[in-house]
Amino acid sequence: MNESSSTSARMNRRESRFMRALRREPVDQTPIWLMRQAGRYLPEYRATRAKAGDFLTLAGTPELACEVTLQPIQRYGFDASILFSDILILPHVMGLELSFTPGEGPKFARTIRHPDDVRNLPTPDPMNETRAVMQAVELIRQELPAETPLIGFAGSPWTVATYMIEGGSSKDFAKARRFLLQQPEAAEHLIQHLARCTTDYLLAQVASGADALMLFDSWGGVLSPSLFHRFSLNGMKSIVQTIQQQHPDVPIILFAKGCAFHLEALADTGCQALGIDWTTTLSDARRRVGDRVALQGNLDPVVLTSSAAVIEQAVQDTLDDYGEGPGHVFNLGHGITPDVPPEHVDVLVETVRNYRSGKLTPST
Ligand code: 1CP
Repeated sequence: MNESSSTSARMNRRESRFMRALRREPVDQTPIWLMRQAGRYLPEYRATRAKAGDFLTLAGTPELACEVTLQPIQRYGFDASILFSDILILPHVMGLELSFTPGEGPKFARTIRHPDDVRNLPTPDPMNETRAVMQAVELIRQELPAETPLIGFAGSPWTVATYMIEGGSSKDFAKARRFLLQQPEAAEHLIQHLARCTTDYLLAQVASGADALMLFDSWGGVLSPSLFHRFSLNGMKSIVQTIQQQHPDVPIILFAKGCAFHLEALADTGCQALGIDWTTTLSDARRRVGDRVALQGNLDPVVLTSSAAVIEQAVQDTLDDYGEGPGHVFNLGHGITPDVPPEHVDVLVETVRNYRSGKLTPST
């Protein structure tokens, strides 16, 4: 594609349902995509992953990352695509050495436990250390339907820090929470450093072709309100504000799981949309954030392991609960799980597509 046709394709994508909904403009249908839409519930994903051998090779080979990113778009025609990568790639290239052991989840060879560990962290150049990610973004952009927006993403500084301190997944995040309490200055430096590196990383994804960005604060909900403000919210706010200054047209979605208590503060960061989990109703979230941000969510992923009738009803309830007016992107309240039968996602998508109400009629 030459430069002028790629510029006009980008302009057309700005008018897609997904991008319009994020700007809270009227749309003909509620746009839909699913967190973890490229993943183990899809047989074609499992085949590509087997071909790659392991997760890091899959994410680190642009052609394979592109292949799995496109699979859910080809199968379901979602309104947005999300880069296939992982929030743990950034700490991996900062020298912590990530590995995935089957059945055990992510593990880091090195962890952050002392102020010196924080001081010694490098600042990766995203076009260099994460070149494969940027090449994947470029390739996906070329291969995706021209009208389908591509979402780039990263973990929030706090959520990424939990893995760096714990050395992997955790049930109670005790080491990470203790680090905040016992070494608050080092913890603040870690968050600030991650915020800077994450900003560079996301800006590079935009330069490579991402149309929108999402920050995942999957573990913001384990913090007390004051620790959340100091160590999670502030890091996200600085990322959002720097990116917004440089790219006011690139919408940013914040997903902070288990953080219903903080919706107003999250909306005040300057982001365009909030991802909502299923423990809050969309109508309540809407009442609280007003017209400041769009909302994305919030079907409980476990609904997708139920019968077609249960799925249809739950989807309709979610759409009804959002109610009239623009600004809704349909999604799950968290990632799709590997046990979901792929045909259940057909039921979900069809129900969203067939849903009719006054809010779906564009005013123009
Ligand atoms: O093939 C496999 O078995 C690996 C499973 C898997 C997948 C499909 C992992 C390992 N990462 C991914 C891809 C991924 N991860 C994507 C792109 C796919 C898509 O959305 O279509 C995204 C956006 C992520 C983000 C991610 N990774 C988050 C934030 C979102 C969330 O789910 O809360 C987190 C916390 C991770 C860490 C991670 N990656 C993988 C695992 C097993 C984990 C640990 C999760 C945990 O600690 O419980």
